[in-house]
Amino acid sequence: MANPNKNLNNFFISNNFIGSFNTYRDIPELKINNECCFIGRSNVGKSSLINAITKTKKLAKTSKTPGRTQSINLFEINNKINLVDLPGYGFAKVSKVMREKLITLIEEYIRNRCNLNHIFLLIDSKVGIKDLDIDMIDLINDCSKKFSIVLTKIDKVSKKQIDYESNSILSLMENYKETFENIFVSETKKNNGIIDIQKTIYKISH
Ligand SMILES: Nc1nc2c(ncn2[C@@H]2O[C@H](COP(=O)(O)OP(=O)(O)OP(=O)(O)O)[C@@H](O)[C@H]2O)c(=O)[nH]1
Ligand SMILES: [Mg+2]
Repeated sequence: MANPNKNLNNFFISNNFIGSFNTYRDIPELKINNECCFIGRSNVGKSSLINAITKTKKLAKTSKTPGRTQSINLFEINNKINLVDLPGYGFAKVSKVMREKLITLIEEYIRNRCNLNHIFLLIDSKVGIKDLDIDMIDLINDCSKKFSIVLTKIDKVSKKQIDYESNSILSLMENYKETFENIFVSETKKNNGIIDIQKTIYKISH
């Protein structure tokens, strides 16, 4: 039997870097007006997840040091959908001015980007959900945008902790019934959970 995941990987492997932008206003008009973005605390694994989804090791720049991504980075997939890597929030070691600049960049993008169809909000399974994440979920909800949660780095915690975090997030999501869609788990070393996220993006793209 043919491997169905191979087709999914082939879909994502056909990708291109469109550009880096300091504000949503700088993004040029694109032929694809269908977009998904990845947001979350600094170092949660947004850029690594994009590379795992696209099966392209260095498409999005990753780093051990938090604060690597500082602009809006657009990647086009198969002429069907754009994936957007955003800077992280909540990194204490950058200046207050820089932190505020990055939060403004993320907020303005979410509020104003008409092309944006779905938001993946990443939570580090070892850190859990924090106030800044809830502020971000409130913003997404106020904008009536659809979102999913991804619990990242599940290789670092026990199955019991994954279940605990998932259940606690699911009970919080009772407050966001109109906009919350799904919860995923992921780890990018062995690609656990990546197929389910690929399937969701594929569906949004068609
Ligand atoms: N153990 C483990 N480490 C991971 C995983 N995903 C990412 N990392 C590591 O986490 C660190 C941060 O990853 P990035 O993908 O750069 O995180 P980011 O959210 O894009 O960070 P900023 O751009 O700074 O906001 C890197 O050292 C990655 O190798 C994972 O699934 N498991
Ligand atoms: Mg990044």
